[in-house]
Amino acid sequence: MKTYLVTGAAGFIGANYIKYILAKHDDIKVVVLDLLTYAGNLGTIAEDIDDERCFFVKGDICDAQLADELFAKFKFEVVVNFAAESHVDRSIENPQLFLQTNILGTQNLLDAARRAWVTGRDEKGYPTWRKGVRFHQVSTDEVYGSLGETGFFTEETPLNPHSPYSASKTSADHIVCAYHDTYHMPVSITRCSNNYGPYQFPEKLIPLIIKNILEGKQLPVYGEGTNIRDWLYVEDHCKAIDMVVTQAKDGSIYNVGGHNERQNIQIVKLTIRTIHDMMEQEPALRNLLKKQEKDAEGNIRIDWINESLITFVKDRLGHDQRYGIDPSKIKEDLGWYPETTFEVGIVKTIRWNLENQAWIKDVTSGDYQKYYEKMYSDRC
Ligand code: NAD
Ligand code: TDX
Repeated sequence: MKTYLVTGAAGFIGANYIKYILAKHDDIKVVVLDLLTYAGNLGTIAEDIDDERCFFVKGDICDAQLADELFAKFKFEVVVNFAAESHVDRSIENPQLFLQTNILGTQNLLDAARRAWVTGRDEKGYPTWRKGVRFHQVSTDEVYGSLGETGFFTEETPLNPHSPYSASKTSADHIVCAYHDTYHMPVSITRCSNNYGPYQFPEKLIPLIIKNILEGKQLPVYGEGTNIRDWLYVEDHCKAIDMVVTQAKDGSIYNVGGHNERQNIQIVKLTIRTIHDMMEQEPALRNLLKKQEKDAEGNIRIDWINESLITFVKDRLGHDQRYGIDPSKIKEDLGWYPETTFEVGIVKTIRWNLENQAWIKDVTSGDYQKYYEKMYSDRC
């Protein structure tokens, strides 16, 4: 049995990851450490927490004493650090929180792991490490900055972040690498492109668009909608992290992406079309619409679910134009490839959002409305 500390697993990707590894491996125990910020929801992983193979601890990754206590109690072999402030727009409003959580939180976990895992020193003075341990940092393609019309991010692309969020993630990557170079700490890093799938908080593009359509609201597209993101179904990301954690050499860095670049406007149009077509084929889904206008035959109208909902709003400051990942290294070294095509993944994601309105209501019951009004009233 190996015990993993998985931070931030009440959030989108971390939750999908623990569900994935608990189902895939029966020799892994998981301790989730999550502060339950606005982005964390215990309900997402409630069914996984059984206090036998999966435990939950509410706490801050910046808390050194808590981290030491957890290492002492659970004797972790692996740390997978998802916990972060993850939304670029929020980082533009409040950079300091991003630096605190994403940089100092990571450094705090690294130090706790170092205190727990170092067994001695070698003849050159480098620490020696308990066998089989690994600190894995979940990073992002945003550390590389922005691409022009051609080319892709490889692991050799110089780091050149632009937003406070991506600058904080880049700093964390540098710290993780520094611990490897300075202390020979067994670490790995994955840098993934934009994820989509179940349990994504509806401040991010795809779930926000779905939510707004159901509410009959305008669909805010930043700038001209021509920015490009490289979309990856979340379970494919989880599989990649699992492969890197269990198979990759210490000190390795892997880009994760599926050559699935789309302009934002294409994503928004596809989401509109898909929801419209689903509701045409399954009229019962129309009951989810806030707007319950009926046609002459008494059917709830869906003719308004079209591109006229799109509204172009003020652009994000410092908006990166294009992300595109070259995933050759992880494919060649570990045999990873994305199993879910975008055509299949987007339908699964939309259906999940339609069928899990209670979850959406739950996660947006706090400050979401205030956030939405503040963020989007400035843009219109
Ligand atoms: P998320 O915002 O959905 O979840 C973040 C989780 O971290 C939440 O559960 C939150 O409560 C927790 N958290 C925040 N601050 C904390 C703290 N101080 N201590 C403990 N827990 C804390 O994020 P996500 O989209 O699931 O992203 C997870 C990781 O993956 C992040 O590190 C992010 O940078 C990275 N990433 C995300 C994407 C993406 O498309 N979403 C792509 C590439 C990389
Ligand atoms: O309302 C919107 N309108 C819009 O046009 C929102 C929320 C976004 N956008 C645009 C901005 C981006 O070009 O859509 C694109 C995607 O935006 P987000 O969903 O906010 O994601 P992004 O900024 O690309 O960052 C995501 O992928 C990389 C995650 O949030 C990061 O955590 C991850 O590192």
